[in-house]
Amino acid sequence: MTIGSTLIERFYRSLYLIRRTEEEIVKIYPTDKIKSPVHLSIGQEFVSVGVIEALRCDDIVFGTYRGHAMYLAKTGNLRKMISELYGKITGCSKGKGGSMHLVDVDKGVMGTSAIVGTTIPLSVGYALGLKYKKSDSVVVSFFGDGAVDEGVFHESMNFAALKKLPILFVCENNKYAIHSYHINRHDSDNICERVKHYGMQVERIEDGDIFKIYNFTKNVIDSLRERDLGPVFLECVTCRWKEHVGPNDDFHLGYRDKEEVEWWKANDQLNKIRMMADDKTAKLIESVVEHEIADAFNFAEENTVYNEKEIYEDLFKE
Ligand SMILES: Cc1ncc(C[n+]2csc(CCOP(=O)(O)OP(=O)(O)O)c2C)c(N)n1
Ligand SMILES: [Mg+2]
Repeated sequence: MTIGSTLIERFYRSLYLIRRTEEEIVKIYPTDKIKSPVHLSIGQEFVSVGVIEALRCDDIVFGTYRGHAMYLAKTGNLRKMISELYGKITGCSKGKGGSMHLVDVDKGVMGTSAIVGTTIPLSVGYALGLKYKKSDSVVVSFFGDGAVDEGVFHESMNFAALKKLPILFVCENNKYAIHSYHINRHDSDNICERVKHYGMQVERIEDGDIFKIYNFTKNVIDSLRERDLGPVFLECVTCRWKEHVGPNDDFHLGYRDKEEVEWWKANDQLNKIRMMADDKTAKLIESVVEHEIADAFNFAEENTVYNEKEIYEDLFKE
C-alpha cells in the first residue's frame, strides 16, 4: 500500500512527523542530551505544512530559529536534525549550530538563523539570483511577527516589490515576540495592511485553516513561476503552545491567558486532518513515522562527539 498520495495523507504524514518529533524533544530535553536551546513549533506546524505541500522539491525555503516544522515539512533529513540538536558531528550543521541553524541544501532548506529577520534579505537575494538565471523555482521566506519590527524587513519588502522577485513571504503571526504582545509593538494588529503599501499582493488567514493556506499558496506559486507577478505576502495568524524557548508551558509567567491557547488547541489542524483521514492509512503513517523518529534519536545517541581537532574546524576561513 502506498501512503502519501492524497493531499490528506501528505498533510497528515508531515503534521504527525513534526508534532511527534517535537514531543520526543520535550521528553528528552530534561536529560541534557540535547545541547541546544529549542524553540518549538508545536501548534504552529500547519503553517509550514500548508505552504510547503504546495511547493515543488526544487523550490527554496529560508526560516527562523523556530524552524523544525519548516525543515521537516520540506523533507529535511531527520537523523541530521536530531544529531544537530545533540551537538554531534553527524548533524546538519556538523553539530555546531544546534536547533536554530538547520540546513539541508539538497532539499532546498537553505538555512535558519537565531538573529531575528536575518534570513529575509538572504531569501530576497536568492530570489534575485533565480530571476537572473531565468529559473522557474520560487523562494519562500518564513519569519515571525517580531521580524516585522526590524528595519531589514522593510528594506527587503521594498526591494522585492521593486524588482518583482519570485518570492512568497510567510509571516507566522503568533502575536508574540518572546513575551511582548503585538499590539504593544504595532499600531495595528494587521500586518498585511502595512505591507500592501510596498506594492505587493497580500493575504491574511486568521483561522488557521490548513486548506486555505495550501490553496492560496498553490495559486500564487503558480503565478510566481509563470508570470512576473512579483512578491506575495501571506500572513498566517497562529499560536505557539509552548514557552518561547524550551519544552514547558509558560502560563505562570502571566503574559498571556490559557484561554488564548485553548482556542487553538480545540482547532488543532493535526486532529482535524486525522479525523478526515482513512483510519487504516493514518495508523500506517503513524507506525512508519514512529519508526523514523526512533531511528533518528538512536542514530544521534550512537554517533560520536567531536575530537579535539575537529572542534576547531570550520570556524574561520583559512
Ligand atoms: C536582531 C535580534 N533582536 C533581538 C533578538 C532576541 N529575540 C530572540 S527571539 C525574539 C522574538 C521574535 O519573535 P517573532 O519574530 O514573532 O518569532 P517567534 O519567536 O514568535 O516565532 C527576539 C526579540 C534576536 N534574536 N535578534
Ligand atoms: Mg511571534
